[in-house]
Amino acid sequence: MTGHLQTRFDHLQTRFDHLQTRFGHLQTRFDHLQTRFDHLQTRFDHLQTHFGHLQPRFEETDYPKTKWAVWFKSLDADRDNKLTIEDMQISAKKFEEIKKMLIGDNANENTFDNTKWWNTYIFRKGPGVTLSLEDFQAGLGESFQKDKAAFRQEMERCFGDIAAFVPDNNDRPIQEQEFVFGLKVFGQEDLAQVAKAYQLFKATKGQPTVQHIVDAWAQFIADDDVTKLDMVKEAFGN
Ligand SMILES: [Ca+2]
Repeated sequence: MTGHLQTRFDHLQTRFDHLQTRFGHLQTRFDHLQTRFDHLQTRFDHLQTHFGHLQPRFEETDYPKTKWAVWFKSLDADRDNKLTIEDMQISAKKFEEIKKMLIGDNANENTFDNTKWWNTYIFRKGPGVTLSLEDFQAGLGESFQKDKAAFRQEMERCFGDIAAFVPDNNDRPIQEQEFVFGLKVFGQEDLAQVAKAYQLFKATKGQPTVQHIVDAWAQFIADDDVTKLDMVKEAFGN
């Protein structure tokens, strides 16, 4: 009986040794796989970093920048791709002509200071300092990113100041001819585009008012929501 148990014990001992050997072998393979896995993880991290560098970064200002380029074009009266004192002077002359056509002798002489307006809202590198498109976009982008709400308010003042020469209140509905003159003041003279804008305003707001035009321009310059209908961009941005 004892001999039989001894034999079984020896047998189990042999199996145990065998399993231990296999276990050791599996452990080695496992360590090997672990090493390979760590290696792949390192490569993956490396590729991810590399890919991240290659991928074009979406900038918060990408959408407004395209709109600021449209504004730049409308301000660049002599079409030399720079905003200079000459553009400011051309716009002052144009403004006086339009004011006469629009309101005749009722114009209040002190309602709009063209030079002050350009120095406040346009020449962001300093009064009268020439701007390239990139300078112009960078200056607006800086204010925009610093405080979006403050930038929106600034643009409401910017376009509100231009509209201040209109003698009646800003909520008075205006006719198409006035609208055409009004948009000229904002630098838009392409009659087909202005007609398109008028139709858009009418379809969206009913008979447009000066306040609608001011609000639409403030939205155009200060709003980065691509999903929102932007009438100025629809009419002039393409
Ligand atoms: Ca120019």
